[in-house]
Amino acid sequence: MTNITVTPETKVRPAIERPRLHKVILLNDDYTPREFVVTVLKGEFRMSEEQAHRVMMTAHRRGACVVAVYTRDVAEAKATHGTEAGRRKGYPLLFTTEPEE
Ligand code: TYC
Repeated sequence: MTNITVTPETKVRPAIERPRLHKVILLNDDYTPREFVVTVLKGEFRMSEEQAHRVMMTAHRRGACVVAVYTRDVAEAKATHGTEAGRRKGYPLLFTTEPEE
């Protein structure tokens, strides 16, 4: 008598989860010139003059504004570059990052 083992056809497919995205947040301060904030937003975040001006004014009025979302490494690199651009000019301009829910 031959012993036949029947294996189920079902394939186990591990769930692939998307990496959590991180927000880059622009914080207001009393010293960095508005036009400089706009220049940094255009250069680091590829925004048009109009978009950059809107984000800058939102941070100016409300204290902070979400600039964009990226994977963690990209968000942290862009926040650091933006903050360093201000630092080089002696401004306290600050970008932070925060994971999305
Ligand atoms: N509040 C600054 C000023 O009046 C301008 C500014 C806007 C600075 C947004 C930072 O994230 C900022 N000169």
